[in-house]
Amino acid sequence: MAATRLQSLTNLNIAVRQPAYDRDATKVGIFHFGPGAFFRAHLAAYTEDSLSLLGGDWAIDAASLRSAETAETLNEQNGLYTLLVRDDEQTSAIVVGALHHTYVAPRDPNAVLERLADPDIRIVSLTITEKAYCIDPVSGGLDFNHPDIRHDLETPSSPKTAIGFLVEGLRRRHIAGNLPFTPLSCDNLPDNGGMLRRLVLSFANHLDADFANWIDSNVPFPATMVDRITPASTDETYADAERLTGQRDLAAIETEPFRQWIIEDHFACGRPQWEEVGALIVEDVEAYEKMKLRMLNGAHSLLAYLGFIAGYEYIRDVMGDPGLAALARRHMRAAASTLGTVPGMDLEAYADELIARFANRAIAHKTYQIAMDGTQKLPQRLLFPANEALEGGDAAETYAIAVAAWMRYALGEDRHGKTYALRDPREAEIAERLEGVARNGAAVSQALLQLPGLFPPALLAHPRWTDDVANKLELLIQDNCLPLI
Ligand code: CS2
Repeated sequence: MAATRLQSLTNLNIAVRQPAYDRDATKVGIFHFGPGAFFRAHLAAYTEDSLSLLGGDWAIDAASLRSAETAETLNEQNGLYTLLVRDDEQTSAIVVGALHHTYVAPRDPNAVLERLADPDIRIVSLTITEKAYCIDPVSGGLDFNHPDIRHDLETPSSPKTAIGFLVEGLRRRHIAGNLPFTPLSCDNLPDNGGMLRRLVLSFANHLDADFANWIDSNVPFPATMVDRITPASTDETYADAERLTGQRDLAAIETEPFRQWIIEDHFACGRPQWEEVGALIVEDVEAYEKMKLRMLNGAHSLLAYLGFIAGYEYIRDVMGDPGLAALARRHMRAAASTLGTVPGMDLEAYADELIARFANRAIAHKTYQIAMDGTQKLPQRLLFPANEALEGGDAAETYAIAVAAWMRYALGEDRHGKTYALRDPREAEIAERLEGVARNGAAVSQALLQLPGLFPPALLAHPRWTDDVANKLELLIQDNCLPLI
C-alpha cells in the first residue's frame, strides 16, 4: 500500500524526531524569502531546535520570489518536511514544524506585504542567492538598470525583488508608527548585512529621502556567516524520507551533520535564542565570514569547475581523486594565509574538517550545482583573496588554477564536445565575448578578464598572474590537467 502524504504529525514512525512544542499555539515571528533547501536545512533547522528547547513565537512564514512549485508542495504538507541528516554511517530524519505558510510572491505580492507590515513579524530573513540582490557588478551598488529594480521603483506597492519587498514592508511599518523588522541576510556574500543595508538604502532614497533616513537610524542589518552543505534533493532523498518517517514527503531535503551560524547581535525587536542551539552570537562577523567564503566556498568552486570539466558528477568523487583533493587542501592553506586570526578558530583544523566534509560519501553534491552563477561567486571566493595574496608576495597559483578552470567551464562545451548551459545570469554576455575568439588560453582569458566589473582592476595589474591564468587555461583546453596538480 502506498504511504500517505506527510501532512500532520500523526502516524509518524516512532523513531523520528518531531516538534517538541505545540505547533498550533506557536505564532509566526519570522518571515523568510527563499524557501529552498538551504533555508530548510539551516535557519529553519536552528529555529526548530530553539522552538523545541525554549518555545517562543518564532515560527516562520516564507515566500518564494520566483517559482510556485516548492511553495505549493510545502503548503500541501502544512509546512511540514523531513530533514535527513547523512554521514558515512547513517541517515537520521527529523520532521520540522517551524515553517507555517509559504507564499508565492509573484502571484500575490500584497499578501506578502501585509505579512511584512504585521508587527508580529520581527525578523525578515533571506536566502535568495547572490544574484537576487541585484548588485551592479561595476559600481558594487544597486543595479538601477535591472528590469525588476526598475519595475519596483515604478510600482513600489507590487514589488518583484527582495529589495523592493523589504523597502515597501519597512515603509508600511514606518507609516503605521510600528517598530521595523530586522532584515537578516543569510547568503554567501561578503558583509551580507552591510551590503543589504546599502542596497535597501539606495532603493529607499530614490523614493523618499526622509524615509531612507528613518531606515538608516532605526533598522539594524546584522551580518551572518552561514554554513551547511545541502545538495539538491533527489529521488533517493524522497525514498529515504518515506522509509524513515513512514510518510510520503515531496519537500524532503538532505544535508550533512555539520552546521554553523555566526550572527551579529543587532536586532530591532528581539530574536530567538539561537545561541542555545549552537549558533554563535558575535559583535563582528567579518573574520568568520571571510574564512568561510575563502576556505570553504573558494575551494568548493575550485573543485566544482575542475571536477566538472574532468567529468566528475559529485564533489565526493572529485575528492576521491588524490591529486585534486591535495590541490583543494593546498588552496585552503593559501586562502588561510590571507586571513588574520579568526577568534576561537584553528585554521589548520578547520581545513582538515572541510576536507572530511567534502569527502562525505553520503552527500551527493553536484559539481554542476556549485558551478552555477560563477560570475556572482568568483569575486568574494577567489578574486579578492587572490589579489591580497599577490600583494603579500604570494604567487596565488591555486587561484589561477581555479580561475582558469572557471574559464574552461565558461566555454560551455565539455571534453567530449557536449554542450551545457552555464547557468549564470551573465551567460549571454559571456557567450557574446567568446564569439569568434580562438580557443586558446591567451585569447579566451583575455576575453573573459575584460568582463566589466568581474575582475578587480588591482588583480588585473598583476601581469605575471594573468599570464599564469592563460597558461593554465591552455593546458585545460588541451585536456591536460596533470601539470596543474
Ligand atoms: C556552494 C555553497 O553552491 C555553492 O556555491 O559552495 O552552497 C556551499 O555548499 C555552502 O555555502 C555551504 O555552507
